[in-house]
Order: sequence, then structure tokens, then C-alpha cells
Amino acid sequence: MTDQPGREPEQRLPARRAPSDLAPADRFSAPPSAHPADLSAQRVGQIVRQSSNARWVSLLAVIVVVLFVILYYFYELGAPLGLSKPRLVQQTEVQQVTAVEAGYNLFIANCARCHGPNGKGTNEGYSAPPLNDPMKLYVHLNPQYLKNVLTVGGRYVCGNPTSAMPIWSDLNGGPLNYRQIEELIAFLRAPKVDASGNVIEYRVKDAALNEPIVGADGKDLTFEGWVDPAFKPEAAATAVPDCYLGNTAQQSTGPAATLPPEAQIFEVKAEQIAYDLKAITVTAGQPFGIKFTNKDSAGVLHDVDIRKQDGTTLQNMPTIDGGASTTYVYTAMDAGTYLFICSVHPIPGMTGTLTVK
Ligand code: HEC
Ligand SMILES: [Cu+2]
Repeated sequence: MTDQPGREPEQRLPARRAPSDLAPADRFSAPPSAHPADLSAQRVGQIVRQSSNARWVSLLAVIVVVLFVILYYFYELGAPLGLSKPRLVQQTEVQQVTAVEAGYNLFIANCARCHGPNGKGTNEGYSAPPLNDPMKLYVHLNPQYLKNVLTVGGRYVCGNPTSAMPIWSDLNGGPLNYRQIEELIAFLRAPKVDASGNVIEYRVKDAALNEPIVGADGKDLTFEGWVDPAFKPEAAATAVPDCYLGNTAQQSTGPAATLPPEAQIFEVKAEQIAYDLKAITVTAGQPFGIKFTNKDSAGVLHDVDIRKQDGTTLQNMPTIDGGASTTYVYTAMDAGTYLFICSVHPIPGMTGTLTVK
């Protein structure tokens, strides 16, 4: 570059300039031949092709983005005509089922020994009141009530401070954390059928591995929810009392009536959730008494109510705790056959026949 032989020295290199001089404007510009005013046909074709390619590419990009937005919209909010459910709803359902399945294991591990594996409680010979009962699940066993019972323990149910029902929430010294309480409630309130009326099959999961447990027939073990979403109580049905022992207002009927001295008095003992006496015969039109002893352990309540054969209560007596005894006084009755029964444990073992003649 610096040495160009065959030229006059002044043509070889530009003359030195004083540093303050501005560089000539065309010093670094390409010569006019490098950018001709008119384009060659080939170049024009190239330019046109290139820009139409670019427009196709951008059109495609726009289409891709628009399609994505539309598809994502339906994915997020649910496709029309019920083709798919909103993403959050789907996710909630998945998590709901997971909670129910975890709650089932918690129930079997902690509650089944008193309330029975099916939640039928005293109806299946267990010591605690039933939970799996459509009338109870309809309103009484609502999530907030369940949460309170599990946090406060059995005293929340009937105000019995020595209730056998333990405190479960670790907020209150119990063994289960808030998540486990939620899972238990999810299980107790699990719907039996889905929105289209199909029975939901929840799977029994291994508590440690969270894997489905396979039964002897090679299929996953399943269980069903207790709550029938379609259940409606009959118009004439009586509401479930706040305390399963019955209406407390009705129970505190002031001082017990006294018996005339010649009245018949029977002795009934309850032990192991069973009466020792299964048949009583009394005279019609005369009051009578039952000297009742509860020989079960504290926390197991019994009473002796009188009901008609169809189950309507005629004479409702207050329950007594295990270890206590009392004398129930019954008013005179018409001739007939009735039941005397424990309202806490209406099972065959705690049901007897009362014959009035
Ligand atoms: C040691 C026996 C025992 C165990 C274990 C037990 N319960 Fe109970 N439960 C009872 C008794 C007894 C009552 C009745 C309360 C009372 O008045 O004393 C009761 C009452 C209840 C009630 C209120 C029922 C109603 O009709 O209002 C609910 C709900 C309940 N239990 C849920 C549970 C759950 C959930 C578990 C497992 C985490 C559980 N129980 C474990 C004995 C038990
Ligand atoms: Cu009883």
C-alpha cells in the first residue's frame, strides 16, 4: 500500500496533512461505479425475492403467534361445547382426588377403630357415632364443623369434656398437621359421583409410596366417597341435632319425676356396649323405672330410651357416662310392644323388647 512502484512519488501516498485538517468527504467513500444509479435486472429480482420471502416469514410468524394465542386461550379457559375443562379446574380436580386418597389412609389409620372403616360407627357396632350418614353429611358434617371437631376434639360435639374423641389438629396438641386435617375433611366430604352421575373410583394408595395398591384380582383397590351430591332430605325429615345424643334442650327436663312406691323397677346393666337384659314386661297405665348402670369405661355413653317399633322415640332419657348409674323414670304407657334402646348405640346389642300389658 505504501510503496507503489512506477508512480510518481506524489501519487503514491496522499500528501501529509496538518493534523487539524478535516479529512476530505470522499476519502473513504466508494467510487461512483460501486453504486450505480440503475440496478441490474438480476439484482432487482434478488431484492424482490428477498423481501417477499421476508414477508412470508413474518406472515408465518404472525400466524404461529395468533394460533398459539387462540389455542392457549382454550387450554386455559376451556374449549367451547365442553370439549375440555379450564386448566385450573382440571388441576383442582386432580389435587382434590389426591387429597381424598390421602385422607382415606388417614381415616383408616386414625379414625376407623372408633368410627368403623366405613364410617358407620355405632350402626356397625363401633363405639363412636356414625359419620357416613346422608342426613348428617347433608348439613351437619360441613367442612367448617369437621375442622372445628378435629381441632377441639370430642368436647366440641356435645360439650363432654371427657369425650373419647381425641384432639387431632397439631394446632391444639394433636398429631395431625393442617394439611392432613384438610385431607381428612376432603375424604369425609368426598362426592360419590361426578357431575355426570358416574361413580368416582378413588384408588387406595400405599401411604408411604403413594402408589396404587393392587388387589388379589390384579385391579387397583378402590373406595367410594360418602357424599351423594344429589341427596335431598325428605320434606318431613327432622334436622340432625347439633349433638348426636339428641336434642339437649329436650334432655334437661328438670328434676326427674318420682315413682310411686309400688312402681315396678327393673335393673339393667350395660357392658361392652350391650344390655344384660333384653326383655322387660310392665303393666299398662303405670309408671315404672329402670335402675341403669353403665359398666363401660368413661367416655362411652349409654341411655335407655323407649321407642315405637318404627323407631319413633316416645321417652327420651339423658345419657350417663361409663361408670355411672341412675334410675330412669318412665311415664305410664298403653299396652303394646315397644323397644328400649340406647340412643348412642342403636345396635342389636343395645336394643330390647318392652312389652306393656
Ligand atoms: C377413641 C375413639 C375415637 C377415635 C379414634 C376418633 N373418634 Fe371421632 N368421635 C368419637 C366419639 C366418642 C365421638 C362423639 C363425641 C362425644 O360426644 O364424645 C366422636 C365424634 C366425632 C365427630 C362428630 C360427629 C357428629 O355427629 O357430630 C366427628 C366428625 C369425628 N368424630 C371425626 C373423627 C375423625 C375424622 C377421626 C380420625 C381422625 C376420629 N373421629 C377418631 C370417638 C373417636
Ligand atoms: Cu349405648
